[in-house]
Amino acid sequence: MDSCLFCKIIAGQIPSDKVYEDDRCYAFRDINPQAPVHILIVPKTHVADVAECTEKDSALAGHVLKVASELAKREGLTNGFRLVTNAGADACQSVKHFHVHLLGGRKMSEKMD
Ligand code: DGP
Repeated sequence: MDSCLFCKIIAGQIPSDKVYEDDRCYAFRDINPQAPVHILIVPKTHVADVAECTEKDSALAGHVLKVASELAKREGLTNGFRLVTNAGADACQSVKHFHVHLLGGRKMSEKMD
């Protein structure tokens, strides 16, 4: 999608600190990290958010989670990590391209918000 920030990052039109890429997804460090490790895992196919995922996207969504888990290992997050995906206004989703945040490297708050 031409106007989508993450589509532009995936296409290399906007620079990013890439940590992983395959044929289906792209992962890079968040510009505004909320934890020592804060990586965004983004499917290359544009889907607005997880609520927009349909049955045909389920394998892709599963792949995104698998990559997130592999990256947690690669980043040395042996003590645990958190995966977050925001969907819509109440979740304060700011980029309307489905993505999963991988957060780790510190003790997370028990409060999820
Ligand atoms: P969300 O609120 O779930 O839509 O998260 C979007 C995240 O994207 C937010 O944590 C900040 C990050 N972000 C926004 N613009 C850029 C950018 O240009 N580069 C990078 N690396 N991250 C960005």
